[in-house]
Amino acid sequence: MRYLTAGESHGPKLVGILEGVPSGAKIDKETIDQALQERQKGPGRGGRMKIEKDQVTILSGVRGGLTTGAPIALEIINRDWANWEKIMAWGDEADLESRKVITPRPGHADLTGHLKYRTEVRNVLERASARETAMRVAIGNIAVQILEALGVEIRGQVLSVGKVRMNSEDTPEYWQRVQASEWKVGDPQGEEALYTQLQEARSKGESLGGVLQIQVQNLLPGLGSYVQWDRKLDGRLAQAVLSVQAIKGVAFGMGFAAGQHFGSEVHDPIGYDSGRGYYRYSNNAGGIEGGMTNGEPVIIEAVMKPIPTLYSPLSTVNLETKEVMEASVERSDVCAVPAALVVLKHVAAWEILQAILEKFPADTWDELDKAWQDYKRFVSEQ
Ligand code: EPS
Repeated sequence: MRYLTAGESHGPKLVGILEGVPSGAKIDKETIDQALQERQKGPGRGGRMKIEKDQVTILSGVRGGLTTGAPIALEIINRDWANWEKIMAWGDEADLESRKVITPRPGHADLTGHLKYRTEVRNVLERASARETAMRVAIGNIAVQILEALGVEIRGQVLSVGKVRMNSEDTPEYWQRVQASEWKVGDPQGEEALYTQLQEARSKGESLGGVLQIQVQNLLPGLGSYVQWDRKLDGRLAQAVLSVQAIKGVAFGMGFAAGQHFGSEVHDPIGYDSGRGYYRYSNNAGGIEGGMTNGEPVIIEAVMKPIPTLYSPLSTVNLETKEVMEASVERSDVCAVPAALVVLKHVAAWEILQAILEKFPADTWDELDKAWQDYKRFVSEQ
């Protein structure tokens, strides 16, 4: 499978084309729209999210609720386009002056994009913007729906925002609270502290990042491969996660803490139960060994930096006069960590489904489902 996205943050729409999805898979537009709406939420979001009401239009590749095997084309309208029509117009009528950016923001793609493409900063930030992640959620949700039909579940939680860290517990009650929470956390005390911290950041013209965790459950062993560097599943997941705007680091399972322990404290002892087959007593590996799933949940952690647009801006250089001055202030979010969690879940789903289709190449849903169920039986009977 592969996909491409196109579209500017304030252009008319975002578009996506994906191909390689087997035919006969059930796709529900409402489910995609729910994920898009989930991505728009979060207490730290700014004015733009009051304008947008993201919904997907499926243009091809799905008929009567089932994929046809043909490329799937999707679009999402930018409602804010109505306010930018003249500025973002593709032709001679475009107003290139009124929203020109000449003071690039530190931390954004502004300056380097301007140098690399020899283009106005507005053209850089329009495409570098995290608005593009709306389309990646729509595309990834097609993978989520197919994975769910195979019994694979993906969930996620926010572990910390700024200096506030959650007391995370692995209980059904905790996960229920995560689902209901605007911050995607299950720790009520921590959540209260997040609101206080957000208010402080907002009043100081600051922004906030955080640490997020994704869990992929009910996987079978052997997705990905150790035989070649570019087939390792952890490598592919890491690329997908790091490609999301503002993500600066990724780790699996115990992550960086593994470097501080003896081997016996890190590696997961192997157990066996007839009926269940092989399993692990712990999951410090985060479900991946040798670039392959080992059958335990895949646990991915990622860190998101604070958003680069600051209402109390850092210093920069005016591109025309070379004077040192304050960076430009674009309308922005103070914190988009809960939104990023939705995005990470969807980009991870795409990589997992890709790995499943490499192990079980299939043109149709029935072939895929049969191969998956046969292998599941084989593994449990060992
Ligand atoms: C973004 C800036 C803001 C965010 C945007 C990402 O948009 P605007 O410049 O229109 O206020 O709201 O995120 C989205 C539009 C979105 O859909 O997530 C940026 O510079 O990256």
